[in-house]
Amino acid sequence: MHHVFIYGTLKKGQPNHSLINNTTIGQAEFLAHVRTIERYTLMIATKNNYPFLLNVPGKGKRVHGEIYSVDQKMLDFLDDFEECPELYQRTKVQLEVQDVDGEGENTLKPGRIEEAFVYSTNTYEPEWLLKPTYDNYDTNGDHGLPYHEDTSPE
Ligand code: PCA
Repeated sequence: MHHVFIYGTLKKGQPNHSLINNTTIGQAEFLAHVRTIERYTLMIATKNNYPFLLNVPGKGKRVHGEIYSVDQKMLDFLDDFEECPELYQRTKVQLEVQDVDGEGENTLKPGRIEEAFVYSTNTYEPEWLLKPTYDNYDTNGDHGLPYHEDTSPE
């Protein structure tokens, strides 16, 4: 099994979360709410308003999200879904466990440091660095940039 940090549209309550719970794709188990140890630039870009985590040294915020344990099938699916490595790259991130929500039986305890995969990107446009940054992504936040998939042909 693999640990994956989810900070964007795959989180609970966000538009792609049902994919994580789709057992015809693969297995995924929620482990805990977490936040990154380091600061990252979490911003919204592209015409589809995708959230991106950028590693810009010395900038950004400690980003909140969820850690899941996923099987190889789900990881392969997520690589495909996130257009990895063209759009996002799967890298590793250090996380601090916040709370486990009483769900699942797992060994993660608040305060523990965990490492997980994350879909971040290092192939961004310079002007992305001028955009607002967030510590907790919500498609319906007051930024007014809801996530949407392409609806019209290119
Ligand atoms: N999906 C992944 C990366 C960004 C996105 O929208 C996630 O939720 O973590």
